[in-house]
Order: sequence, then C-alpha cells, then structure tokens
Amino acid sequence: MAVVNVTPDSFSDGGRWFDTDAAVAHGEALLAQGADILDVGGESTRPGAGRPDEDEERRRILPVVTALTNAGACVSVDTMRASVAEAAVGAGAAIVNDVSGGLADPAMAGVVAGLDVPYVVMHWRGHSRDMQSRAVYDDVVADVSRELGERVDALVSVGVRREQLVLDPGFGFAKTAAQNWTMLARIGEFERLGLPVLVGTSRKSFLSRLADPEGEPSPPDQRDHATAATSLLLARADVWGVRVHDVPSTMAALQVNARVEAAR
Ligand code: PMM
Repeated sequence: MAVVNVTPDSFSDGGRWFDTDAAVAHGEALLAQGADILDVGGESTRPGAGRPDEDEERRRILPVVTALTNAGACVSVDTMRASVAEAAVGAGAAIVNDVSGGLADPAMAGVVAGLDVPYVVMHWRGHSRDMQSRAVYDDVVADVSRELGERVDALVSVGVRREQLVLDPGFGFAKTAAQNWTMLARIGEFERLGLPVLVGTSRKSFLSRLADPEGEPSPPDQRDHATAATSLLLARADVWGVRVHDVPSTMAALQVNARVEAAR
C-alpha cells in the first residue's frame, strides 16, 4: 500500500502533493513502481496537527480518488469521517482506512456496515493533538491486541462483517519509540486475532535515530532504507500489507523475501 497524502502538513511528505494534479501524477508513479493499493488521505495525523473541516477534506481527496480509480488503481481512503468514507467509496475507493478504528466518528461503523468494502481498523487512543500523552501500557502488544479485539466486537455488533476487517496496531499513534520497537519485534502476536494485519512504519520517527538513540533525528525522507528493512521483517512475519511512502525500496525488500521463499 503506497501513500498519497493530499495534505499541506503531513510529517513525511507534507505539501509535496497538495494539488490534485500533483497527487494524481504521484499516485500513477507509485502504481508504475509496483504498488498494489494507493492510500489517499486528506488529513494529516502528525503529532499536534489540526484537523481540516469536512468540506476541505472532501475537496482535497475526492478528485484524486476519482482520477486514480479511473487510472485503474485499487484506492483506499484514509479518513476518520463516515461521510467522507462514503463519498470516497462512491467515487471509486475500494477500501476504507480509518486510523481511529471507528472511534473518531460514531457514524463510521454504520456506514461501513452498509458498504461492501474492506475496513482497516487501526489502534487509536485519541486525536493527534495530545495522543502521545496516552502512550501508557502495561504490555504494549497485549494491550493493543485487547483494544483492537474490543473494536472488532463493537463493529461486528453493529453489523460490520468480520470478513471486511483488517487490523493495524498503529505505529507512532500513542506509542513511544520503545513501544514501536516492541510491537515490531512481536508483530506476529497481532495475527492471533485471526484477521489480516496491515502495518505502517514508513518514515516514522522511531526510525530516525538508528545509530545513536540520543542523536539528531534523520529527516523523514531519509528514513526509506530503514523502512525497507522493516518491510522485510514484516514480510517474514507474513503480514497482509505494509503502508509505505517509497515503493521501490520496499519492492526490493519484498522481492528479496520472495526469492528466498522460492529457493527453500
Ligand atoms: N499512518 C499514518 C496515516 N495513516 N493508516 C494506517 N492504516 N496505518 C498507519 O500506520 C498510518 C495510517 C501517518 O503517516 P503519514 O502522515 O505519513 O501518512
């Protein structure tokens, strides 16, 4: 899954594709590089970010969803708003990716239940403005698994079909760097919930101080080698998908994995 952020302020690539034509051209390039899914989002979730209003979010993403669907892409819409998810599916999106797992908008569960598309439920503990204060866990893997399981039960109880669901532990969302490393080390445990797992580590800040944990963080666009290394680990753990910004580096990692598997 490759990221198409139509935002002025995403941490990793903010502003670069904040124009319909630039976003569509970027999406087409990601497809040509081998992406299977394009994840189109109009709201930045960087720590401390403010929210665009609903009209602005629609204005940013709907033309991009339409154009990329028409170009043959499988598009997912990265939104926490039920009405935006519904409009994006109407415009051709085939997947709803909700970083709040249905918690940000009480209408989301009902809308998704009425749509025949996969729904990505990410682990979330509140909006990005103050989420890092909520990074408190006894055991991050056990606690995130339990909270995701509770979301699954709540969604299924209002009519979402289990077969629609994909789970995501939410790297960087109310997680410290150490907690992200623990989740990566124990990623297989999330598969015990019996649903496909999507993971987004791409360019996140826990990858920014590899040589020296006390040193200067590397800028986001210099974290793609580390992201590709996580893609290889995640492929070894058999996750369903990885959400990345740079497709060629992750494609190489996945191809290495495929060759190793074929040579067994
Ligand atoms: N991360 C971001 C945005 N959307 N969606 C899912 N399912 N998982 C993630 O980890 C995730 C996401 C934030 O990253 P960005 O600002 O680079 O898009």
